[in-house]
Amino acid sequence: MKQILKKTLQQPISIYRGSKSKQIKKSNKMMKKFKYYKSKGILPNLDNVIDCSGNNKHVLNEIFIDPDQKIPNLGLKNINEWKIYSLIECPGLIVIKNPFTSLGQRYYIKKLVKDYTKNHPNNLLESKFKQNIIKDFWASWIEEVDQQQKRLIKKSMRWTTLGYHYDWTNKVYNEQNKNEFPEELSKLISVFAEVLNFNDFMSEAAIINFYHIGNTLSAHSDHSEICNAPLFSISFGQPAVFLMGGTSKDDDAIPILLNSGDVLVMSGNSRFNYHSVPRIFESESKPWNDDQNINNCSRLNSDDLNECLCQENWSQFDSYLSDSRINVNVRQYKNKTG
Ligand SMILES: O=C(O)CCC(=O)C(=O)O
Repeated sequence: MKQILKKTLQQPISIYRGSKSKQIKKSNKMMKKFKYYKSKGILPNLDNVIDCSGNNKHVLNEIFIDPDQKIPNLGLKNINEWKIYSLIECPGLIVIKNPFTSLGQRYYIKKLVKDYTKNHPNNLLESKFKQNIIKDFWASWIEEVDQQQKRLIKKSMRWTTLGYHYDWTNKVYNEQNKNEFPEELSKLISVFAEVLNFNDFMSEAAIINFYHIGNTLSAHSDHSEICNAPLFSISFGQPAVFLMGGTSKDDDAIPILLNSGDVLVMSGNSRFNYHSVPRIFESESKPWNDDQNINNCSRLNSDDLNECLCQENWSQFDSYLSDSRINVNVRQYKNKTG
């Protein structure tokens, strides 16, 4: 784990989504851990970070699923290769270890950073960038020749929303501000939901977070949804330390390593718990560049797949991912009616 840690000089930039208290209370264990893992002076010791692999069996429960069940060909590995764990100390928190094929990772990375940033609400709306950047972040970033400006465009894009668009000021969703939820993302989430027996889950709202080395996400809980359906969170690109806390910021937090392709599910008692992302690392591992075979991809769009397979084209995504992490966080907003 130590090898993946490279010292970075960038100033951490944090997105904060809660009401900010000016002083850290002595009892705020979550904040103390956040500051520890975020620290850029002394590099944090990662020995206690749970990487949901064989090394951490004492804190994990393996969840066994039917290895013969059929899942659609959406860029996912055969189900008998999946590893699923729940955390003993945090009931309801589940991690599916990278269930994606390499090409599957590429496919969803392209969707998230290129396709879903087009014409969707994002934080560039309020930034100083030109109108065309707001409408098409990816094209603007690719086409920019001035390297300083290019870096600025990339770093400035921190989130976009899908389906019901979150109103950050009033912390609500509303019926007047929504787009159709992307069908292929919804189908993908339904596979995870059904494998875990959350058969009624409906993808209605998503936040895509774009992190660059030095960025963090402060402790918050997601409680604007008016139902208690689970939350599905998929990470791609550079790895992160994710802190899973309790129902109060005074509760201690569990540090978890999320690698590219990992799916974290907050369900049951963990659904409304505090959580945060104190650190993104640079790793040499690039699972999205492993063997690019088209197995298990027949239900994905072939033009999009070809775009991911064209090395010249893909090199731009590689360049984007060199110091970035993408996380898509999918929620159900309300209970089914009628
Ligand atoms: O980036 C992550 O892993 C978590 C994102 C998150 O908590 C959120 O969008 O509310």
